[in-house]
Amino acid sequence: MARSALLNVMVQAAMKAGRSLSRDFGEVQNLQVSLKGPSDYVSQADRKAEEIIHAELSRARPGYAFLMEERGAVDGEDDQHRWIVDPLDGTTNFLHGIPIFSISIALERQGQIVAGVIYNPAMDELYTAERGGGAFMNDRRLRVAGRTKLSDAVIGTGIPHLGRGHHGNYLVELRNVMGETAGVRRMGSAALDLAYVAAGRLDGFWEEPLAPWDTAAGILMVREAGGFVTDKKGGNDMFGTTTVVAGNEAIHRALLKTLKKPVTPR
Ligand code: 2AM
Ligand code: CA
Repeated sequence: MARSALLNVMVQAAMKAGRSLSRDFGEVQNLQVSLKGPSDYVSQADRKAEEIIHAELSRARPGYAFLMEERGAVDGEDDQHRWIVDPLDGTTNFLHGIPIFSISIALERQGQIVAGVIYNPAMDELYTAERGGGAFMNDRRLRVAGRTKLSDAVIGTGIPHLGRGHHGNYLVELRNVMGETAGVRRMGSAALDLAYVAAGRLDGFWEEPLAPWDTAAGILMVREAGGFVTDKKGGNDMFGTTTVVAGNEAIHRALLKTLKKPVTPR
């Protein structure tokens, strides 16, 4: 499949960072990481991957701004373009030797996401999307799942980390979703969860709080696969609200409704 020059640049950066993460992941799996410092080791792997992506993207597109998980916001001379990058999404999985983690790269042009790449190096699954050009996994065109009943749907989610998000509210949401769906999955990489919605593996997904680098590429991926993504109120402010709800048209609508319900006694 012929990819655009832009997607090629993004894919090259993601694959190069992916090779670096894979080497470091191998060490984690072989338990060669000292028990004293596994999280230091992982943040080093994370920083190395970010460095590679920053270098590759700046070389190919000098002057574009960045928003990256580790460095934060980096201004560029070009105020029309911004890369939004998570070099390692699913850090906890990575640290535990679970092969569900990803690199997420999105490009924003005048505030609109125009291209996204999500890569899971452990499974060698590469997801790409360009605005108006569809979404792909490796070279296969993606389409969101066709299920329309919540009772048939498998829904992905993320559990707020200790001290982040409101656990009480989340448990109410989870309880309601559990009661109305075929199953709930908690995979640990929000970027991959959104890619899975695009691929029709998950029928829907919700999570908060999420940062722009967790979701930017995934939002485009789902939309280009024919799906819907909004914030929890049904609006388009996923970055501002840090909330994300995704699915095909029917599941997205049903999930939004379920997430608003109070706890129902059993
Ligand atoms: P990370 O692995 O890059 O930290 C897991 O449910 C998802 O939430 C992952 O995508 C994870 O990204 C993200 N996440 C973890 N802590 C977070 C936080 N404090 N704010 C926003 N997102 C977070
Ligand atoms: Ca992340």
